Amino acid sequence: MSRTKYRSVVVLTGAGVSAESGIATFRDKGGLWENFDIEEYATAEALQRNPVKVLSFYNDRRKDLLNPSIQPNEAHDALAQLEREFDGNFLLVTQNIDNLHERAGNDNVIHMHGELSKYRCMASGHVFDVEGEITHEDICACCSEPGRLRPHVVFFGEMPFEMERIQLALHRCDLFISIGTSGTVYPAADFVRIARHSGAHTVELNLEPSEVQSLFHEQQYGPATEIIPHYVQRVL
Ligand code: BV8
Repeated sequence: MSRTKYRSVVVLTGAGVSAESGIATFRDKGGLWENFDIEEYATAEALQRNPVKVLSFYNDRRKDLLNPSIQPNEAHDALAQLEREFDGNFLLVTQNIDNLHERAGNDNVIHMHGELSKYRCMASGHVFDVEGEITHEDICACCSEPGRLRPHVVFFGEMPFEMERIQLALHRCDLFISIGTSGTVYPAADFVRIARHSGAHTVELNLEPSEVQSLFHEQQYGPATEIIPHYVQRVL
């Protein structure tokens, strides 16, 4: 039972919340985009130009995620506790395409950049769960044609998912917590401005200042597995 003064919290997470679980971030040293050029792997044009290369990039990341050494960490667990015990409205918006928030026990999760474990038919729009690999020859269950399946992931230049629902929650929240994101990618990096404009208390919890750190009322820096559990106890 939470005794907090807040009634409606929105949490935004990025790759930093999964870093201590062993999933590489994007822009830190050794980050994903250091070895893979966004234009070559994470755009619709790249998929069109070289489907084999793009599909295997996502197959490899899905295989990594299935590695038993990759488990939710204390930051994921603390966010699941926050959803369980906070007695106001709770929404977790993640930029991550891994499933660690669900595996930690969060239910009300929006994957605004899609999910590694899902594929979509480019003709019918049908979304399928997938465990293994998807190749360019695979046939979709809806049209029975090869070459129509793509990762259900938001590429650069594509509209993130559930933006209306996210914006509504941002306008209604009185606490906005941004965790483990560099504040580089829009429109996610703009959420703090919307929340602040709606009168919410805004908090950045990250390893180091993000590109939008000055927009937050409160900032705390350190590894997510240390600062998130503490902050959640403060809210509860
Ligand atoms: C859109 C899915 C328009 C794929 C991702 C030119 C053309 C087109 C668009 C643009 C353009 N110029 C700018 C844009 C907008 C573009 C954009 O913002 N680009 C940036 C690079 C400038 N955005 C888009 O294209 C978006 N769409 O604008 O559509 C539109 C409008 C109307 C109608 C149609 C279209 C779509 C963006 C989504 C792209 N897809 N991911 C995949 O994952 O493979 S983005 C990718 O970046 C991931 O989702 C990732 O989560 C996200 C953000 O990165 P972060 O999560 O912040 O990760 P990062 O590594 O950057 O930072 C990690 C942080 O963690 C660091 O701060 C670090 O300090 C911290 N950390 C590390 N360890 C820890 C830690 N913190 C705590 N504890 C630790 N242990």
